[in-house]
Amino acid sequence: MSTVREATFELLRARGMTTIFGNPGSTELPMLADYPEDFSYVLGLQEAVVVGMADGYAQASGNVAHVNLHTAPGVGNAMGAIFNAQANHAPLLITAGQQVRPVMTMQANLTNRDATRMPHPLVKWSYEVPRAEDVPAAIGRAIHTASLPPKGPAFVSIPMDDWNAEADAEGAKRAIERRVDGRATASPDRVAELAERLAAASNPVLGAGPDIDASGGWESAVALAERQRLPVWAIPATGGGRLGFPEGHANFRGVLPPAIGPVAETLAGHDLILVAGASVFAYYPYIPGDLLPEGAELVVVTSDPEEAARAPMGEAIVADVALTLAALLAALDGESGREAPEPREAPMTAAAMGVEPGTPISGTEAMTALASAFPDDGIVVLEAPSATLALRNQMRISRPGSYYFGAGGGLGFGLSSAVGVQMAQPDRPVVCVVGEGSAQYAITAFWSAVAYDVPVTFLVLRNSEYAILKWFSLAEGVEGAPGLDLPALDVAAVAEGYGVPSSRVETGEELEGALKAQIGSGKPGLVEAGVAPGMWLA
Ligand SMILES: Cc1ncc(C[n+]2csc(CCOP(=O)(O)OP(=O)(O)O)c2C)c(N)n1
Repeated sequence: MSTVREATFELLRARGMTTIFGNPGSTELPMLADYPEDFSYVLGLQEAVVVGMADGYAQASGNVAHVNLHTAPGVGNAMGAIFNAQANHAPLLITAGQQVRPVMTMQANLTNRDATRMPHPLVKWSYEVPRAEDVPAAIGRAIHTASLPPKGPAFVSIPMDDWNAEADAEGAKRAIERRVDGRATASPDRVAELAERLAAASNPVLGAGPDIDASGGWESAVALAERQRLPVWAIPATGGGRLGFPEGHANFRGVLPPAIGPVAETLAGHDLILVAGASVFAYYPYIPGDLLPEGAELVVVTSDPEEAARAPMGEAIVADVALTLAALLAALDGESGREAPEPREAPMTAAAMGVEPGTPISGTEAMTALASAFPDDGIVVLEAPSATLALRNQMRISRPGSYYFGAGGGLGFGLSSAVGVQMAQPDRPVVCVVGEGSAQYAITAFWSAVAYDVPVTFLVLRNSEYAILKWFSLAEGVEGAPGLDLPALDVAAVAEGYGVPSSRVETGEELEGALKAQIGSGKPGLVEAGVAPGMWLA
C-alpha cells in the first residue's frame, strides 16, 4: 500500500522532475514530509522569485519544471511571474496547497476559496482534485498539458489532507506509464505550397522568433536563410523571449521595431514575409500604420493556435516550428539563385562612434565592455529595458540557447530566471544584465543564488532612473509624470546583505575588468556599473 504522496513522487521521478521550486507554508508541509533523498528543493523567498527561477529552469532545460506554492496568498504573489511564464511558453507544473477538506466549506483560515479561478487566465489548465486518490492522475495531466504546444503553466490545487490518503495503485500506475507527445507537423501540401511561394518570391524575408530556439530549429533557420538568400530580422524585442537566429550572421539585419507602422516601414520592399516561431507581433507602443508593406504577403509558422488565430493579418500554419522549417528545407531542395543579402556591418565601438570614455559610462561603452568580457559559451539573461537594443547590437549573440528575456514584460523575470537558467545549464556562464529598478522586483533571488551556490554574474546598470519610462513619456506625449527617478538605490549593498560579493565600477575599463574577473569564477557575484541615463539605441 502506498500513499498519495508516495505515488505522486513516483510519478514525478518517472517524468525526470526531481527538482521542486517552492516557498512552503503550513498547507504544503504534508506534501514535503519525508522528502525523498533523490529530490532537491529550491527555496525562493517570495513566490514571484520561485516561479521566475522555475521559468528559467524550464526554458533552459526543455523540461517541465515543478513549482509548489502556498495556498491563496502564495498563488497571488506568483501571478505576475505566471503571466511571464505564459508569454515565454515556459512549461510549468504549478501545485498549490489548500486547506483540509473537512473545513474548506466553512472557509477556515487559508482556504483558497476559489482555487481554480485565481490563476485562471494565465494557465492552460486550472484544477482542484475532487478526490485524494486522483492527485497523481491530475498532476500527470497537468504535466502533459504544460508540455504540449504551446507550452505553458498548468495549475493543480491539492487539499493538504490528500497526501497521506491511500493511493489508487492501478490509477497511479497508469498515470506513470502514459506518454503524450505533441510535435505536430504541418500538412505536406501546405509546406509544398509555401516552398513554391518562397522560391518564386522576388524579395522574401525571414522574421525569426523565440520558438525557433525553443523547438530546436536554429540550424534549419540558418540553412533556410543561407540557401534561400533571405535577409533575417529578429521579431520585436518586446515579444522575443529567446533569439531565433544568430545575430552575428551575415544575413542578419537587426531587431524589428515593436510598433505597427514602423514594422511595415522596416519591411518595405519585401513581397513575402515568412515569420517562424512568434506571434505577429508583440506591438508596443501603439504607433498606427499599415500592418504590412504594400504588396507583401505574410505567413507565420507557430505551434500556438492562439497566436495563429489572433494575428491581425496574414496566413498562419500551426505546427512545430523546427519540423516545419526542416520540411520546408527538404521541399525547397537546393539553393536559390537570388543574390545574397549584403553582410551587416560590425557593431561600432564606443570609440568609433566618437563617444569619449567617461563617467558615467555611456550605454555603448558599457555594452562594448560586456561584449568583450563575454565568453563564447555565455548565456545572457536580460532585464535592463533602456539597454536592450544596445545589448543586442553590440553583443550579436550567435549561439542557440544563449539569450532569455521576459516576453511578458513583467519585471522580476531577470534576476530570478537567471538563477534557474544557470541551474539548468551548469556548464555555461550566465550573465544577468539588469536595471537597478528591475532588480527590485525579484531582489530575494540573490539569496537563492547564494544558498544553492549558483554562479550567476549579475551586472546591474545603475542609471538612477526608470529610463525606459521617461522614453515612453516622450513617446506618449506625457509631461510631468511623478515616480520616474530612483536616486540612491544601492543594489550592491543589498546584494552583499544576501551574501553576493559585489563591486562598483565607474568606467568602461573597470567594468570590463570586473566582468572578466567574475565571469567563470564559479561563484555568484555582482558588478554594479554607474551608467548614463536615457535610452541606448546602439
Ligand atoms: C511588474 C512590473 N511593474 C512595473 C513595470 C513597468 N516598468 C517597465 S520598465 C520599468 C523601469 C525599469 O527600470 P530599470 O530596471 O532601472 O531600467 P531602465 O528603464 O532604467 O533601463 C518599469 C517600472 C513592469 N514592466 N513590470
